[in-house]
Amino acid sequence: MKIDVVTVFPEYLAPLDLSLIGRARDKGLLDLNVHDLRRWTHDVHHSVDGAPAGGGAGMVMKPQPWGECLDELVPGEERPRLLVTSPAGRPFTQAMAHELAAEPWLMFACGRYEGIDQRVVDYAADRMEVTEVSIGDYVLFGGEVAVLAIVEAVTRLVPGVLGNAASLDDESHNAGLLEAPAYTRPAEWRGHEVPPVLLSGDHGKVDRWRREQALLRTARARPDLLERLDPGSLDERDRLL
Ligand code: 6GU
Repeated sequence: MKIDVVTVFPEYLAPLDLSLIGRARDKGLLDLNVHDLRRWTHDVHHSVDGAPAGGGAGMVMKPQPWGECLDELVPGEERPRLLVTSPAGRPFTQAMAHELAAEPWLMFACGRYEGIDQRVVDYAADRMEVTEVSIGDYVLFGGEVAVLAIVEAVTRLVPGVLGNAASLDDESHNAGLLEAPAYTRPAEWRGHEVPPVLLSGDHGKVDRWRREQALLRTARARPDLLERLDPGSLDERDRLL
């Protein structure tokens, strides 16, 4: 998978060199490049923003550097899926992560200030699939942290990136629910015990216990998820809870 990230703060994306994402890049599974938007400015101040049309607080990213950036990074017939970060975007979810993991080429445009001139989005949308995306209902200074989150969620779904594919299997098994709590040794720690069922060796019982915990946790922390659950994914024993 090819990923391009365009930002005015390339250093903010340094964590993409680390850990599992860094290893996926080393393994050649991921061709990830971070670009400084100021490369496509021509004035001495490398300015990327201007006052909002119509007035108001803050600054808006001007279209010229973005236009030239797209011209250079997307020169041919092949088109990326363009993701423009914005608190006004579509909510990023695990379902969208799966959708994006199937794309051969993703390009992220990190919005800063009060956002990017909307004509950049409209212009790009005539040439490629464009999605404005948000990672939640709160406001960040810019899209860089959102891109870190999205790239991590997407790339771990790319075949070969995650060492143990079984952990992905476990997740889809629990689709739409929060995970059951996890424990490791020792069996007792500071007066707190590992639930005995997890030490019983009975895999059927363990699965059933985890399923119940997942349902209880979801009911307590995220009742909205339970309401959106496909009723077909609940069995008779789930319904008795
Ligand atoms: Cl994608 N960008 C900004 N600036 N703030 C956000 C966001 C994105 N998602 C949630 N808040």
